[in-house]
Amino acid sequence: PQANIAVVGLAVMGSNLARNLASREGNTVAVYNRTTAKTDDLIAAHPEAGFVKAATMQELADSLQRPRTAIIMVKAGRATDAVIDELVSVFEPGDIIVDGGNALFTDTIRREAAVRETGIHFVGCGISGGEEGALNGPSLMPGGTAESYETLGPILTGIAAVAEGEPCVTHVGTDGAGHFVKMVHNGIEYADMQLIAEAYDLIRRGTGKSPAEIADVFDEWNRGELESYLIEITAEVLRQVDAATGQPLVDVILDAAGAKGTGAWTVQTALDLGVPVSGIAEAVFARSLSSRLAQRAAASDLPGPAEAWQVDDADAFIEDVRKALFASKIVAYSQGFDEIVAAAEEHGWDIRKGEVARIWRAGCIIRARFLNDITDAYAADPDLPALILAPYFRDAMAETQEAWRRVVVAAAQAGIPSPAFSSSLAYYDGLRADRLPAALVQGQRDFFGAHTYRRVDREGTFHTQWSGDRTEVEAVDTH
Ligand code: NBP
Repeated sequence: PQANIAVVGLAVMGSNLARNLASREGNTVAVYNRTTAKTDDLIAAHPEAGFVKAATMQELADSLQRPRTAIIMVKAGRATDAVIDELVSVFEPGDIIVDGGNALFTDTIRREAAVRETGIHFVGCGISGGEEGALNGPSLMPGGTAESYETLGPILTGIAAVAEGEPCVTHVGTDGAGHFVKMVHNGIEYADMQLIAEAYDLIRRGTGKSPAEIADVFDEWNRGELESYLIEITAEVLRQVDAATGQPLVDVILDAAGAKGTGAWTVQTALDLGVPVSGIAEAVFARSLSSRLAQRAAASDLPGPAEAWQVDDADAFIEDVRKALFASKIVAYSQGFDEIVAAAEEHGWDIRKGEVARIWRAGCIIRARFLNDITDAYAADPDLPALILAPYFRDAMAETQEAWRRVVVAAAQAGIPSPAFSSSLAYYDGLRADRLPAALVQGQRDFFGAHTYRRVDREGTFHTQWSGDRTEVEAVDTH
């Protein structure tokens, strides 16, 4: 056998990953695709890669040194299950099957348990960075056993993106941990994109600046603490002029945002875990709202603010928006990491949060200077109760929160939707609140459902006899 690694599924992601693998010293890459013509096309187009062709799964297995290692890059869902079954039938105990697709982490947990029965390792590996990342260096989030990582780690390290000399890959945790972390990455990506979009909208409507002028603002921001891939590409999109109409492209793109579901997964999972990821949720819902075109058209004559809005000092307002964006972004990441912590507890994953931030610094969509600060925060204190409570982020909040409030007030008064800015601010104020009206909610729950409550001044669980004489009794806690 000549090959040390195989790629199964040669659409755009698989082809690029196979080429990336082949370009690294020491790798010989076997390639397989259900439709063999695609395998032939790839091999013909890239003779320099020295691919080993596998026309069947058996040929694939025969071409691989042990432990055999194959990375699956097929359409997530049933195709993945079909390919796993085929690989299991030709692989042997100790071999390694990696799923690099966008699998739901619960599917990965199920698949890992089933494949483990055969003695074969199954690794769900989150891969971020799209086509470009797959070819030139993605951020890689493998789960699975520590044993499988001994073989897989060096191979993945060779192809990963590099940030400040360090490859963006780590063994995230067992079974579905890698795909889970990839999912949260995508959720944070939704929030980051929505926050940037809100910032653009507020600046445009508040100052009257053109998209190209706002691109200059984003370029400026990209030289400071907001420096990130998403800010960078936002400026490029805003500067683009539509060839057909001569209008800014952003003005001719239909304002209905699509989604492929990973943001929704992040929120659904957070609901199950009881973790408030409100910034991420608002970003997902903002896309849903935008796409309800018929409803929006029917609602377009609902009343809004009576007076037109114009900010007095454009530069001061833009600086406020920058601060609001930074503060909201910190909230989104803090919430995302809370979800990771909760899932790690639930599933018994030993996830090192600083490592997660470290491997997101290059290769992936949310890569940003800011991730260095998150890495540093968790290095200084791995048990931070929340990311936002790290000294650096506390200071950032002190510097930004007043500007953030001004922006949210202005948006509300002007009738400009800023769901991610405002819900993040509400979260921030909820988190730091001395007392929350949750006390009243508990009272209401006790009234109609005898759900009981605890007291601030005594241990125990209590119930007020609402339908009787309204005296309080000590209750047996049924929860
Ligand atoms: P697609 O998601 O479009 O899948 C196409 C591949 O799946 C082809 O190789 C196809 O083989 C194969 N396939 C299908 Br469909 N059903 C199959 C079956 N029953 N048995 C065997 N093979 C089957 O490819 P992609 O866009 O390259 O994405 C691959 C994975 O990477 C997906 O899970 C995706 O979510 C994930 N991902 C994509 C991106 C991105 O930016 N596109 C980023 C990160 C992750 P055929 O040629 O014979 O039809």
